[in-house]
Amino acid sequence: MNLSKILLCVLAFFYVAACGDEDSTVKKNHSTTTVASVEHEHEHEHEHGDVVDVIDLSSVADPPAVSVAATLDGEGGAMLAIELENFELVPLETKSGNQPRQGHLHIELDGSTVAMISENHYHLSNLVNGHHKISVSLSAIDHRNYYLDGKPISDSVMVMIEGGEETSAPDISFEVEIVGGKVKGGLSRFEVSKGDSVEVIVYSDQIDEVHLHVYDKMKKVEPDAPAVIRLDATIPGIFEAELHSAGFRIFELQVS
Ligand SMILES: [Cu+2]
Repeated sequence: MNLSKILLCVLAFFYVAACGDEDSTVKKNHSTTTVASVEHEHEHEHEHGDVVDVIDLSSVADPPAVSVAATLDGEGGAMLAIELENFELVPLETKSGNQPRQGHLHIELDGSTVAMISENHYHLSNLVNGHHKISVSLSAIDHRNYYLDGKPISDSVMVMIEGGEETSAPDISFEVEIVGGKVKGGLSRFEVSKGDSVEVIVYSDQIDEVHLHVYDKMKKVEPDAPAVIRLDATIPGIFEAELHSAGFRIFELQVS
């Protein structure tokens, strides 16, 4: 097992628990949500990259399955009801070895892990206006994701929040597209001024994770869900962003 991955997972969890998500996706907000629509999104079939640090259960008879439904709470949040098949939730503190049908759940909001739980319901609160993708995936006791036929065992819903808090528009926005293992149009260096609020949207035809160094932003990217990285350009310098599994540079950010 990969210790750094586990550490990252645990750190991310405590960071979220202690500080809240620094991204503007989640904001302390109790204004009333007036309009609500929830639609179910089926996982698209897609090719997967060389994903490491997962446990593939393709050879296990009666592998586990998960499905999630979201009900908006009318206050900018969503209640998740999670149904499991062939999967037993065990407490997060469990230290014993992995069993193919045991573990816990990772909750992701727009590609970032926001919670790890061992219950079949969860309340996500204080979402800002707009579309959000909420995913629930099965995790082994050691926090590696369970896979089946090369894809995560997970389910997603798209929710549309309206009447909640507005997202503040970034000062400057960039887009990067990765196709067939290459950055479309070549590597770009995005120049911003110190103090700017910056948004970089990364599209990829492979599942991977975008990592922006120093600012230490990590976002999952999928063919049907771009990674949206938001940051305040407080640190001057030139910073590299890479695709984590593929291991190549996808853009540079210059803050001056
Ligand atoms: Cu975990």
